[in-house]
Amino acid sequence: MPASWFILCRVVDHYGDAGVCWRLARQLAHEYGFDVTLFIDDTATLQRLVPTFDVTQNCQRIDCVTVQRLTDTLPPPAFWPTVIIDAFGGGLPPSWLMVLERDFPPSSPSPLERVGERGNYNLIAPHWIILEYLSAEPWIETMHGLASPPPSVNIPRHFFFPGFTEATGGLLRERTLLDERDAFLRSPETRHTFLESLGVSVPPSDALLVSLFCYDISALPMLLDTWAASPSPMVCLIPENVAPETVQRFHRADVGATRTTHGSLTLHAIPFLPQTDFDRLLWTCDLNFVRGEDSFVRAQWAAKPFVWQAYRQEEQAHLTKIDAFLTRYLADAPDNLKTALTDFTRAWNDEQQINRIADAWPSLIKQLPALATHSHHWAQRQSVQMNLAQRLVAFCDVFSKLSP
Ligand code: TRH
Repeated sequence: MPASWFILCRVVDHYGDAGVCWRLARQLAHEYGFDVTLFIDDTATLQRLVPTFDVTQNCQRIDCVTVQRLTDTLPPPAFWPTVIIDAFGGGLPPSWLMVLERDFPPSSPSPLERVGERGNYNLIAPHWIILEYLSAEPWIETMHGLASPPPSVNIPRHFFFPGFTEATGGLLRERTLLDERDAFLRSPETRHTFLESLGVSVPPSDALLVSLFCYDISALPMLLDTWAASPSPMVCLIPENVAPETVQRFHRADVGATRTTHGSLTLHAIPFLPQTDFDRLLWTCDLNFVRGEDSFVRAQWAAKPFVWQAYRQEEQAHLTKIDAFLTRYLADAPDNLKTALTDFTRAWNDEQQINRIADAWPSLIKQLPALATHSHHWAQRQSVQMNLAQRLVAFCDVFSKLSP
Protein backbone atom coordinates (compact mmCIF):
# COMPACT_ATOMS: atom_id res chain seq x y z
CA MET A 1 0.00 0.00 0.00
CA PRO A 2 1.47 3.41 -0.89
CA ALA A 3 2.00 5.84 1.96
CA SER A 4 -0.84 8.27 2.30
CA TRP A 5 -0.27 11.97 2.69
CA PHE A 6 -2.77 14.65 3.58
CA ILE A 7 -2.13 18.29 2.72
CA LEU A 8 -4.34 20.82 4.50
CA CYS A 9 -4.62 24.21 2.83
CA ARG A 10 -6.52 27.21 4.15
CA VAL A 11 -6.38 29.98 1.59
CA VAL A 12 -5.55 33.30 3.24
CA ASP A 13 -5.73 35.37 0.06
CA HIS A 14 -4.66 35.45 -3.57
CA TYR A 15 -3.31 32.32 -5.25
CA GLY A 16 -0.08 31.36 -3.49
CA ASP A 17 -1.41 29.15 -0.70
CA ALA A 18 -3.36 27.03 -3.18
CA GLY A 19 -0.51 27.22 -5.71
CA VAL A 20 2.13 25.85 -3.36
CA CYS A 21 -0.12 23.10 -1.98
CA TRP A 22 -1.31 21.93 -5.39
CA ARG A 23 2.23 21.79 -6.71
CA LEU A 24 3.42 19.78 -3.73
CA ALA A 25 0.41 17.44 -3.89
CA ARG A 26 1.03 16.66 -7.57
CA GLN A 27 4.71 16.09 -7.06
CA LEU A 28 4.22 13.68 -4.16
CA ALA A 29 1.63 11.74 -6.15
CA HIS A 30 3.48 11.71 -9.49
CA GLU A 31 7.06 11.23 -8.36
CA TYR A 32 6.56 9.06 -5.28
CA GLY A 33 3.31 7.28 -6.05
CA PHE A 34 1.87 8.38 -2.70
CA ASP A 35 -1.84 8.37 -2.09
CA VAL A 36 -2.26 12.16 -1.72
CA THR A 37 -5.35 14.03 -0.57
CA LEU A 38 -5.42 17.81 -0.75
CA PHE A 39 -7.95 19.34 1.64
CA ILE A 40 -8.62 22.92 0.60
CA ASP A 41 -11.20 25.42 1.84
CA ASP A 42 -11.28 27.74 -1.19
CA THR A 43 -11.83 25.52 -4.20
CA ALA A 44 -12.63 28.47 -6.48
CA THR A 45 -9.04 29.66 -6.12
CA LEU A 46 -7.73 26.21 -6.96
CA GLN A 47 -9.91 26.19 -10.04
CA ARG A 48 -8.18 29.32 -11.37
CA LEU A 49 -4.92 27.37 -11.35
CA VAL A 50 -6.40 24.05 -12.49
CA PRO A 51 -9.28 24.88 -14.86
CA THR A 52 -10.40 21.22 -15.15
CA PHE A 53 -11.19 21.21 -11.43
CA ASP A 54 -14.95 21.05 -10.76
CA VAL A 55 -15.93 23.43 -7.96
CA THR A 56 -19.39 21.89 -7.60
CA GLN A 57 -17.98 18.67 -6.14
CA ASN A 58 -16.90 18.18 -2.54
CA CYS A 59 -14.48 15.44 -3.42
CA GLN A 60 -12.84 14.54 -6.72
CA ARG A 61 -9.78 12.86 -8.17
CA ILE A 62 -7.74 15.03 -10.47
CA ASP A 63 -4.23 14.55 -11.86
CA CYS A 64 -3.57 11.61 -9.46
CA VAL A 65 -4.57 13.70 -6.41
CA THR A 66 -7.77 13.45 -4.40
CA VAL A 67 -9.10 16.92 -3.67
CA GLN A 68 -11.54 17.34 -0.81
CA ARG A 69 -13.27 20.51 0.35
CA LEU A 70 -11.94 21.51 3.76
CA THR A 71 -14.40 22.76 6.36
CA ASP A 72 -14.19 23.02 10.12
CA THR A 73 -16.90 20.41 10.42
CA LEU A 74 -15.15 17.88 8.18
CA PRO A 75 -15.44 14.51 9.93
CA PRO A 76 -12.13 12.90 10.90
CA PRO A 77 -10.80 10.31 8.44
CA ALA A 78 -11.33 6.57 9.00
CA PHE A 79 -7.55 6.06 8.94
CA TRP A 80 -4.88 8.56 9.83
CA PRO A 81 -2.44 9.06 6.96
CA THR A 82 1.32 8.59 7.23
CA VAL A 83 1.91 12.35 7.07
CA ILE A 84 -0.28 15.43 7.53
CA ILE A 85 1.11 18.59 5.96
CA ASP A 86 -0.39 21.53 7.79
CA ALA A 87 0.35 24.16 5.16
CA PHE A 88 1.36 27.54 6.55
CA GLY A 89 0.24 26.44 10.02
CA GLY A 90 -3.46 26.83 9.23
CA GLY A 91 -4.22 24.07 11.73
CA LEU A 92 -6.31 20.90 11.71
CA PRO A 93 -10.14 20.95 11.84
CA PRO A 94 -11.31 20.92 15.49
CA SER A 95 -13.10 17.58 15.02
CA TRP A 96 -9.86 15.98 13.82
CA LEU A 97 -8.01 17.28 16.84
CA MET A 98 -10.61 15.86 19.18
CA VAL A 99 -10.27 12.40 17.67
CA LEU A 100 -6.48 12.64 17.60
CA GLU A 101 -6.60 13.48 21.31
CA ARG A 102 -8.71 10.41 21.90
CA ASP A 103 -6.60 8.10 19.71
CA PHE A 104 -3.22 9.36 20.90
CA PRO A 105 -3.60 10.84 24.37
CA PRO A 106 -0.54 12.39 26.02
CA SER A 107 -0.16 9.26 28.12
CA SER A 108 0.12 6.93 25.09
CA PRO A 109 3.47 5.10 24.99
CA SER A 110 5.37 6.56 22.05
CA PRO A 111 4.80 8.31 18.77
CA LEU A 112 4.47 6.33 15.57
CA GLU A 113 3.84 3.14 17.51
CA ARG A 114 0.62 1.21 17.21
CA VAL A 115 -1.08 2.54 20.24
CA GLY A 116 -4.74 1.81 20.12
CA GLU A 117 -7.83 0.76 18.30
CA ARG A 118 -10.70 2.68 16.82
CA GLY A 119 -13.43 0.45 15.50
CA ASN A 120 -11.61 -2.57 14.17
CA TYR A 121 -8.51 -0.74 13.05
CA ASN A 122 -5.11 -0.52 14.63
CA LEU A 123 -3.91 3.08 14.68
CA ILE A 124 -0.55 4.45 13.65
CA ALA A 125 0.15 8.01 14.61
CA PRO A 126 0.49 10.42 11.67
CA HIS A 127 3.50 12.68 11.40
CA TRP A 128 2.27 16.29 11.54
CA ILE A 129 4.41 18.71 9.57
CA ILE A 130 3.91 22.46 9.77
CA LEU A 131 5.01 23.70 6.37
CA GLU A 132 6.08 27.31 6.78
CA TYR A 133 6.47 30.21 4.34
CA LEU A 134 9.61 30.52 2.25
CA SER A 135 12.25 32.93 3.47
CA ALA A 136 15.91 33.67 2.81
CA GLU A 137 16.42 34.92 6.35
CA PRO A 138 19.26 33.07 8.11
CA TRP A 139 17.24 32.31 11.27
CA ILE A 140 15.06 29.77 9.47
CA GLU A 141 18.04 27.38 9.41
CA THR A 142 17.86 27.14 13.18
CA MET A 143 14.10 26.56 13.16
CA HIS A 144 13.89 24.10 10.28
CA GLY A 145 13.14 20.57 11.45
CA LEU A 146 12.54 21.55 15.07
CA ALA A 147 10.07 19.46 17.04
CA SER A 148 6.92 21.19 18.20
CA PRO A 149 4.94 18.54 20.12
CA PRO A 150 1.25 19.39 20.19
CA PRO A 151 0.19 19.91 23.82
CA SER A 152 -2.70 17.48 24.04
CA VAL A 153 -1.80 14.78 21.52
CA ASN A 154 1.11 12.35 21.57
CA ILE A 155 2.06 12.48 17.91
CA PRO A 156 5.21 13.90 16.33
CA ARG A 157 5.00 17.44 14.95
CA HIS A 158 7.83 19.34 13.27
CA PHE A 159 8.43 22.67 11.57
CA PHE A 160 9.53 22.53 7.96
CA PHE A 161 10.95 25.74 6.47
CA PRO A 162 11.44 26.06 2.70
CA GLY A 163 14.62 27.94 1.91
CA PHE A 164 17.69 28.41 -0.24
CA THR A 165 20.38 26.47 1.64
CA GLU A 166 21.14 22.85 2.50
CA ALA A 167 20.12 23.52 6.11
CA THR A 168 16.51 24.35 5.13
CA GLY A 169 13.61 22.54 3.48
CA GLY A 170 14.63 23.66 -0.03
CA LEU A 171 12.49 24.83 -2.94
CA LEU A 172 9.66 23.16 -4.81
CA ARG A 173 10.93 21.83 -8.14
CA GLU A 174 9.52 18.92 -10.11
CA ARG A 175 12.01 16.32 -11.34
CA THR A 176 11.49 17.13 -15.03
CA LEU A 177 10.99 20.89 -14.75
CA LEU A 178 14.39 22.07 -15.96
CA ASP A 179 14.46 19.63 -18.88
CA GLU A 180 11.02 20.84 -19.93
CA ARG A 181 12.21 24.44 -19.70
CA ASP A 182 15.31 23.73 -21.78
CA ALA A 183 13.32 21.90 -24.45
CA PHE A 184 10.90 24.84 -24.62
CA LEU A 185 13.71 27.38 -24.91
CA ARG A 186 15.51 25.39 -27.62
CA SER A 187 12.52 25.76 -29.93
CA PRO A 188 11.65 29.30 -31.10
CA GLU A 189 8.56 27.88 -32.84
CA THR A 190 7.22 26.54 -29.54
CA ARG A 191 7.66 29.98 -28.00
CA HIS A 192 5.90 31.63 -30.95
CA THR A 193 3.04 29.14 -30.81
CA PHE A 194 2.70 29.75 -27.10
CA LEU A 195 2.54 33.52 -27.58
CA GLU A 196 -0.02 33.13 -30.34
CA SER A 197 -2.15 30.93 -28.05
CA LEU A 198 -2.29 33.95 -25.72
CA GLY A 199 -3.43 36.19 -28.56
CA VAL A 200 -0.03 37.92 -28.68
CA SER A 201 1.94 38.34 -31.89
CA VAL A 202 5.68 37.83 -31.70
CA PRO A 203 7.21 41.16 -30.65
CA PRO A 204 9.83 42.91 -32.81
CA SER A 205 13.37 41.77 -32.07
CA ASP A 206 14.36 45.11 -30.43
CA ALA A 207 11.39 44.99 -28.00
CA LEU A 208 11.74 43.94 -24.39
CA LEU A 209 9.08 41.33 -23.51
CA VAL A 210 7.99 41.59 -19.88
CA SER A 211 5.48 39.59 -17.82
CA LEU A 212 3.83 41.45 -14.98
CA PHE A 213 2.38 39.65 -11.96
CA CYS A 214 2.18 42.10 -9.09
CA TYR A 215 -0.07 43.58 -6.43
CA ASP A 216 -1.99 46.73 -7.40
CA ILE A 217 0.30 49.25 -5.73
CA SER A 218 0.79 52.95 -6.26
CA ALA A 219 4.20 52.35 -7.83
CA LEU A 220 2.61 50.49 -10.76
CA PRO A 221 1.21 53.48 -12.71
CA MET A 222 4.62 55.16 -12.32
CA LEU A 223 6.34 52.11 -13.71
CA LEU A 224 3.98 51.94 -16.69
CA ASP A 225 4.58 55.65 -17.39
CA THR A 226 8.32 55.05 -17.21
CA TRP A 227 8.01 52.20 -19.71
CA ALA A 228 5.85 54.33 -22.01
CA ALA A 229 8.70 56.87 -22.11
CA SER A 230 11.33 54.20 -22.73
CA PRO A 231 13.77 54.78 -25.67
CA SER A 232 13.04 51.32 -27.09
CA PRO A 233 9.80 49.32 -27.47
CA MET A 234 8.40 47.35 -24.58
CA VAL A 235 5.69 44.71 -24.65
CA CYS A 236 4.12 43.87 -21.32
CA LEU A 237 1.92 40.81 -20.77
CA ILE A 238 -0.38 41.04 -17.80
CA PRO A 239 -2.69 38.16 -16.81
CA GLU A 240 -6.36 38.93 -16.29
CA ASN A 241 -7.32 40.08 -12.82
CA VAL A 242 -3.80 41.21 -11.95
CA ALA A 243 -3.77 44.84 -10.80
CA PRO A 244 -7.16 45.34 -12.52
CA GLU A 245 -7.71 48.99 -11.60
CA THR A 246 -4.39 50.20 -12.91
CA VAL A 247 -4.70 48.12 -16.04
CA GLN A 248 -8.18 49.51 -16.72
CA ARG A 249 -6.88 53.05 -16.32
CA PHE A 250 -4.08 52.30 -18.78
CA HIS A 251 -6.59 51.12 -21.37
CA ARG A 252 -8.55 54.33 -20.56
CA ALA A 253 -9.74 55.37 -24.03
CA ASP A 254 -10.52 51.84 -24.97
CA VAL A 255 -12.95 50.19 -22.56
CA GLY A 256 -12.72 46.41 -22.79
CA ALA A 257 -9.47 46.55 -24.76
CA THR A 258 -6.95 43.79 -24.30
CA ARG A 259 -4.11 45.61 -26.07
CA THR A 260 -3.25 49.28 -25.76
CA THR A 261 -0.16 51.25 -26.75
CA HIS A 262 1.08 54.42 -25.05
CA GLY A 263 4.43 55.72 -26.27
CA SER A 264 6.90 52.83 -26.34
CA LEU A 265 4.76 50.54 -24.23
CA THR A 266 2.24 48.03 -25.51
CA LEU A 267 0.24 46.49 -22.70
CA HIS A 268 -1.44 43.15 -23.48
CA ALA A 269 -4.04 41.71 -21.18
CA ILE A 270 -3.74 37.93 -21.43
CA PRO A 271 -5.91 35.22 -19.85
CA PHE A 272 -5.13 34.04 -16.34
CA LEU A 273 -3.16 30.90 -17.15
CA PRO A 274 -3.36 27.35 -15.84
CA GLN A 275 -0.45 26.83 -13.46
CA THR A 276 1.54 24.72 -15.95
CA ASP A 277 1.26 27.44 -18.61
CA PHE A 278 2.36 30.10 -16.16
CA ASP A 279 5.85 28.51 -16.26
CA ARG A 280 5.85 28.86 -20.04
CA LEU A 281 5.04 32.52 -19.72
CA LEU A 282 8.08 32.99 -17.47
CA TRP A 283 10.30 31.03 -19.85
CA THR A 284 9.06 33.13 -22.79
CA CYS A 285 9.71 36.63 -21.44
CA ASP A 286 12.96 38.59 -21.17
CA LEU A 287 12.07 39.92 -17.73
CA ASN A 288 9.47 38.68 -15.24
CA PHE A 289 7.81 40.57 -12.44
CA VAL A 290 6.67 38.06 -9.83
CA ARG A 291 5.28 38.22 -6.33
CA GLY A 292 4.41 36.23 -3.18
CA GLU A 293 6.05 32.83 -2.98
CA ASP A 294 5.24 30.38 -5.73
CA SER A 295 5.70 32.64 -8.78
CA PHE A 296 8.87 33.94 -7.12
CA VAL A 297 10.31 30.40 -7.03
CA ARG A 298 9.16 29.60 -10.56
CA ALA A 299 10.85 32.76 -11.86
CA GLN A 300 14.10 31.49 -10.38
CA TRP A 301 13.74 28.13 -12.15
CA ALA A 302 12.98 30.01 -15.37
CA ALA A 303 16.59 31.23 -15.14
CA LYS A 304 15.53 34.59 -16.57
CA PRO A 305 15.90 38.06 -15.01
CA PHE A 306 13.11 38.77 -12.53
CA VAL A 307 11.97 41.39 -10.05
CA TRP A 308 10.31 40.13 -6.88
CA GLN A 309 7.50 41.83 -5.01
CA ALA A 310 7.09 40.30 -1.56
CA TYR A 311 3.69 39.70 -0.01
CA ARG A 312 2.98 42.95 1.84
CA GLN A 313 3.11 42.82 5.60
CA GLU A 314 2.18 45.32 8.26
CA GLU A 315 4.76 47.96 9.11
CA GLN A 316 6.68 47.01 5.97
CA ALA A 317 7.94 43.81 7.64
CA HIS A 318 8.29 42.31 4.16
CA LEU A 319 11.30 44.55 3.53
CA THR A 320 13.37 42.33 5.82
CA LYS A 321 12.51 39.37 3.60
CA ILE A 322 13.43 41.36 0.51
CA ASP A 323 16.81 42.35 1.92
CA ALA A 324 17.55 38.81 3.10
CA PHE A 325 16.84 37.45 -0.36
CA LEU A 326 18.81 40.12 -2.22
CA THR A 327 21.80 39.59 0.06
CA ARG A 328 21.79 35.87 -0.68
CA TYR A 329 20.92 36.14 -4.38
CA LEU A 330 23.44 38.83 -5.19
CA ALA A 331 26.27 37.66 -2.91
CA ASP A 332 28.66 36.97 -5.80
CA ALA A 333 27.19 39.43 -8.34
CA PRO A 334 29.23 42.31 -9.82
CA ASP A 335 28.78 45.56 -7.86
CA ASN A 336 26.89 47.41 -10.61
CA LEU A 337 24.35 44.63 -10.89
CA LYS A 338 24.02 44.41 -7.12
CA THR A 339 23.26 48.11 -6.85
CA ALA A 340 20.87 48.19 -9.79
CA LEU A 341 18.71 45.25 -8.76
CA THR A 342 18.74 46.18 -5.08
CA ASP A 343 17.72 49.80 -5.77
CA PHE A 344 14.95 48.83 -8.12
CA THR A 345 13.59 46.02 -5.94
CA ARG A 346 13.56 48.25 -2.86
CA ALA A 347 11.75 51.01 -4.75
CA TRP A 348 9.23 48.42 -6.01
CA ASN A 349 8.57 47.06 -2.52
CA ASP A 350 8.93 50.03 -0.22
CA GLU A 351 6.01 52.44 -0.14
CA GLN A 352 8.35 55.17 1.00
CA GLN A 353 10.60 54.78 -2.03
CA ILE A 354 8.18 54.54 -4.91
CA ASN A 355 9.28 57.89 -6.32
CA ARG A 356 12.61 56.27 -7.07
CA ILE A 357 11.08 53.81 -9.56
CA ALA A 358 11.64 56.01 -12.61
CA ASP A 359 15.30 56.66 -11.75
CA ALA A 360 16.04 53.05 -10.82
CA TRP A 361 14.63 51.60 -14.07
CA PRO A 362 17.33 52.77 -16.57
CA SER A 363 20.10 51.37 -14.34
CA LEU A 364 18.31 48.04 -14.12
CA ILE A 365 17.85 47.87 -17.87
CA LYS A 366 21.53 48.58 -18.39
CA GLN A 367 22.32 45.59 -16.21
CA LEU A 368 19.86 43.24 -17.92
CA PRO A 369 22.50 41.18 -19.80
CA ALA A 370 24.49 40.74 -16.58
CA LEU A 371 21.30 39.85 -14.75
CA ALA A 372 20.45 37.24 -17.40
CA THR A 373 23.81 35.54 -16.85
CA HIS A 374 23.44 35.80 -13.10
CA SER A 375 19.94 34.31 -13.02
CA HIS A 376 21.15 31.39 -15.10
CA HIS A 377 24.02 30.65 -12.71
CA TRP A 378 21.75 31.02 -9.68
CA ALA A 379 19.23 28.51 -11.09
CA GLN A 380 22.04 26.09 -11.88
CA ARG A 381 23.50 26.31 -8.38
CA GLN A 382 20.14 25.97 -6.68
CA SER A 383 19.17 22.99 -8.83
CA VAL A 384 22.09 20.97 -7.45
CA GLN A 385 20.36 20.92 -4.09
CA MET A 386 17.58 18.47 -3.22
CA ASN A 387 14.14 19.88 -3.89
CA LEU A 388 11.51 20.47 -1.21
CA ALA A 389 9.53 17.27 -1.85
CA GLN A 390 12.71 15.17 -1.73
CA ARG A 391 13.71 16.74 1.58
CA LEU A 392 10.24 16.36 3.01
CA VAL A 393 10.06 12.68 2.09
CA ALA A 394 13.58 12.07 3.43
CA PHE A 395 12.77 13.95 6.66
CA CYS A 396 9.61 11.95 7.33
CA ASP A 397 11.32 8.72 6.35
CA VAL A 398 14.32 9.21 8.64
CA PHE A 399 12.08 10.30 11.45
CA SER A 400 9.88 7.22 11.20
CA LYS A 401 12.97 4.95 11.16
CA LEU A 402 14.39 6.64 14.27
CA SER A 403 11.15 6.15 16.13
CA PRO A 404 10.60 3.01 18.16
O1 TRH B 1 -0.96 35.20 -5.51
P1 TRH B 1 0.16 35.42 -4.59
O2 TRH B 1 0.36 36.79 -4.14
O3 TRH B 1 -0.06 34.47 -3.41
C1 TRH B 1 0.36 34.44 -2.10
C2 TRH B 1 -0.79 34.64 -1.20
O4 TRH B 1 -1.03 35.99 -1.08
C3 TRH B 1 -0.53 34.04 0.13
O5 TRH B 1 -1.47 34.43 1.10
C4 TRH B 1 0.87 34.29 0.59
O6 TRH B 1 1.06 33.51 1.68
C5 TRH B 1 1.85 33.92 -0.46
O7 TRH B 1 1.58 34.66 -1.64
C6 TRH B 1 3.27 34.16 -0.05
O8 TRH B 1 1.56 34.96 -5.27
P2 TRH B 1 2.24 33.54 -5.52
O9 TRH B 1 2.70 32.93 -4.23
O10 TRH B 1 3.25 33.75 -6.52
O11 TRH B 1 1.10 32.62 -6.12
C7 TRH B 1 0.59 32.79 -7.39
C8 TRH B 1 0.16 31.46 -7.98
O12 TRH B 1 -0.67 31.69 -9.09
C9 TRH B 1 1.34 30.62 -8.46
O13 TRH B 1 1.10 29.27 -8.18
C10 TRH B 1 1.32 30.86 -9.96
C11 TRH B 1 -0.15 30.98 -10.22
N1 TRH B 1 -0.55 31.68 -11.45
C12 TRH B 1 -1.11 30.94 -12.46
O14 TRH B 1 -1.23 29.72 -12.36
N2 TRH B 1 -1.51 31.59 -13.59
C13 TRH B 1 -1.38 32.92 -13.76
O15 TRH B 1 -1.77 33.46 -14.81
C14 TRH B 1 -0.79 33.67 -12.69
C15 TRH B 1 -0.61 35.15 -12.86
C16 TRH B 1 -0.39 33.02 -11.56
